[in-house]
Amino acid sequence: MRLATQLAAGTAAAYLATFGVAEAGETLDAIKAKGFIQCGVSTGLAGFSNPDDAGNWSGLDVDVCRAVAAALFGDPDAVRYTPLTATERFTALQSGEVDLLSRNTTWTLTRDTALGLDFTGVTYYDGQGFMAPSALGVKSALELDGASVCVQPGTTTELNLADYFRANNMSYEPVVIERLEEVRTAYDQGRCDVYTTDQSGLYAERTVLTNPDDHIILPEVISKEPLGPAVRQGDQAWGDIVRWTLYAMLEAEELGVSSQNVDDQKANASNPNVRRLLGVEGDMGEAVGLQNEWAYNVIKQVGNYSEIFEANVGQGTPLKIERGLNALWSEGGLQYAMPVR
Ligand SMILES: N[C@@H](CCC(=O)N[C@@H](CS)C(=O)NCC(=O)O)C(=O)O
Repeated sequence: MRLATQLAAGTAAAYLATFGVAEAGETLDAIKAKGFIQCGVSTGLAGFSNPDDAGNWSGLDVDVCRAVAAALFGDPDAVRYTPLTATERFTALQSGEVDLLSRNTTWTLTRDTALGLDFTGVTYYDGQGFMAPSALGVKSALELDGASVCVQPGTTTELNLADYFRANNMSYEPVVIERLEEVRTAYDQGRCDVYTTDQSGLYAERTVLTNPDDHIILPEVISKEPLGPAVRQGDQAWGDIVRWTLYAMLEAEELGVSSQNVDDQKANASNPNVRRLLGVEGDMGEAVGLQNEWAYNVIKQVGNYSEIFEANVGQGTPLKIERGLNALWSEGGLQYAMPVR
């Protein structure tokens, strides 16, 4: 057996020995019995999952947790949050400490297989970039030979960073810090030349630096980072609920159904796709193990994809992120809902 295969097999065996495989329906039954979803989020990333001073969480990843709770319980507040660093997140999901990991996590082959997880969709198509103080005078990542680079461990970021510098015959000095606040402070105080993470993370982190306007994001995007929620492998019934909740939010955007007009659409729409989505016709909810008003509740209580994108990371927020790859497929992006039928 080749070494890489042995390592992967070893990881999978260790995982199985420690945690076992989720039994069909086990997680869903447990969630229903306790009446809330335990959602794993970040320790605090603006726009994605961030607590306010009173401990109320908000963000795009938080809205995914809330939407699933709306689909399952008709109550977006039936969620409890567990803040997790990058290194803590997979064990927390594997061990059952959380039911759902909704935390800017990249869908990769090894996470989907050897780590025993299942990704349920892509809530945000991202890519890794670099932020630098304008004063450094750097215009391209290819000028970073010899730079010190702040990075968090246990991330794809750390791996892509090594690949990128090696592929371009450049050297760097990694400044590896686990806690987000500490890595931000290190960069803010000039203890590293540049900061690398997903571009969404750079936009988020820039908003909380001492002088956000003094920092630029370099043009290179060095990786693909499809971010999305994950469940334990084997939890198909639960995974289906998360997956179809995401599609329902996208389908609603595609059909022009929003939290603002959903009641009117439910009462008056003649479009069969809208009627099926909102449970006026057919039994889509039952098929996915939910009530027929599941998608109506998601849209009414949380919103369609465009609404949650704009409210958390869009032009009206400090992050000011454009839809880009996250526009609908019909508008030049990659977001596409599988048909609800
Ligand atoms: N998408 C990458 C990076 C995810 C990641 O953890 N990024 C950092 C920097 S933006 C983060 O979110 N930290 C938040 C925290 O540790 O609470 C991955 O899945 O490995």
